[in-house]
Amino acid sequence: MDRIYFTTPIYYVNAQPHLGHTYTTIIADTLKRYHRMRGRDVFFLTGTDEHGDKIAQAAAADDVDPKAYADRISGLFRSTWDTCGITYDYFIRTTDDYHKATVSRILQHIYDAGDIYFGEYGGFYCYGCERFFTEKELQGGKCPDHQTRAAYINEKNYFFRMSKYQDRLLEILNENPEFVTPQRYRTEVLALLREPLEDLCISRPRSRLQWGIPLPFDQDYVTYVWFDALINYVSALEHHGEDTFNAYWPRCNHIIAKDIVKPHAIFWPTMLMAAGLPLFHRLNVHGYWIMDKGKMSKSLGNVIRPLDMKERYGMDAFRYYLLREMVFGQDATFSMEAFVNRINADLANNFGNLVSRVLAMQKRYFGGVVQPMGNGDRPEDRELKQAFQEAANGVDRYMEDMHFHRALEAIFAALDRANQYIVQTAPFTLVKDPDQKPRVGEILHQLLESVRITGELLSPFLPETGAAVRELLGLPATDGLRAEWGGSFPEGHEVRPPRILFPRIEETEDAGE
Ligand code: ME8
Repeated sequence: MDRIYFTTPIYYVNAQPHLGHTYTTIIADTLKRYHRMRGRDVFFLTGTDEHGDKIAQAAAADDVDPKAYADRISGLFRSTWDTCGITYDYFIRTTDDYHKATVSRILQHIYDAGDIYFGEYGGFYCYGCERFFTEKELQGGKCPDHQTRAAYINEKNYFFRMSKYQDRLLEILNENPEFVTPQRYRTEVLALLREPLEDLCISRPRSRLQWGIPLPFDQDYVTYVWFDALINYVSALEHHGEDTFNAYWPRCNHIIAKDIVKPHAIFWPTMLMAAGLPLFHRLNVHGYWIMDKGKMSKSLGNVIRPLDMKERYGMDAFRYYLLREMVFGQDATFSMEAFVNRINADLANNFGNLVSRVLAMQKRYFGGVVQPMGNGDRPEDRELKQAFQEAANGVDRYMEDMHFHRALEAIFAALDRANQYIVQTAPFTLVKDPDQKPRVGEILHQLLESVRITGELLSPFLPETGAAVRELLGLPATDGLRAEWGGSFPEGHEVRPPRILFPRIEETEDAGE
């Protein structure tokens, strides 16, 4: 069976789940549901990153010990994903014992192989990113992401011979143009590799930082957060047994935003090479959500919380906006006004209205009982069928490249066609002529089929809607996709009366305030 492994970043526990985390996690969830519907065996990993300076500082500010603090925020991430219906297979915490054991084992392996050495280094460090920056990367001495001044740190530490693997990494990027995707991020990585790579400082003296995994070969030091964090992708699978690791690891698709490209595209593959492990399959990088009032960050206080959005508008509306609005790889602006317009136009007016109208006519004209479909050879019938076949093909094509917005566009193009079909065939007029009643039955059957396929195609993106459509159509829940046209309703099958799937949103207030 085809296997595939999706990972999100493991999120730092110094912040509560916000829009950015939710976006990446929703993408992974959509991919899991989509591939599972296509009969593939998917493993989806998420979790929390719990060691390091900033967690220790956040815990101190809260006056609790770091583990208690991490337990609380990690629990919050997990319960948020549970409430949002995210179908992760495993939730990893870097404070889990098996993870710490894997990190130690890999460190020891690399140390024994001679790729970790002791030395002294001074450089500019951003605590927000938990990494050193070259002077070129800084903007006026500040971290370009956090806009905070990088601190100069000089101390004795352990270093990973990352430079040794630079040429091999470059070869891999050249041999495999999709190793980092979309292209713009591959180009960014290639630009970083044009300069000689420095070796990576992988430790912190315990005298300065207690909250980390001790180095197996020197207990006076703890390992550096990225060395600890990146290994989660391997330790989580290993924790499920060697077979699980061997089955999924070669099919590993990492999903991250552009903020952590360097650790994932440079530190991580070179670490894997040094550890003697195969490389991941692909690094998929998305852009940043920007609030319409500026960059989204908790320090700016304009944070969109997933649970608030779910509570107010429903999870599917939130998912739809995020997946439809952002072009994978590019930045997107989050605006409540655009959110309201998008939901009202696409979900309430276009899709919701179609479902209501079709079910209402089915009820009024035939007591809800589905009529024969006819042979479907009229041009308008053929066009309708073709529109949904194109939508199904479009979804498959666009999902290959994570073009979620295009996949949704393809589905909505077919819905536009269905709405035109109602206008064109005018069943509400035809029904007045008793001789035309069988034709009205055929038209409605084809519209019900349109609604069914839409529900199925939408269900990885909007799982609650997919389930609601099946329920309205009186069809049992299913895991697989049936995109073929016709043969879905047995003779005498009865569909339910309409109900509103997506209420129109009348307000335009800013949910971020
Ligand atoms: O970097 N737009 O954790 P983190 C889109 N622990 N996505 C965003 C976003 C935004 N404005 N803000 C955050 C870490 N994200 C490390 C990762 S992995 C081995 C260790 C999402 O809590 C996006 O996925 O800062 C980004 O890469 C991630 O949150 C950073 O999460």
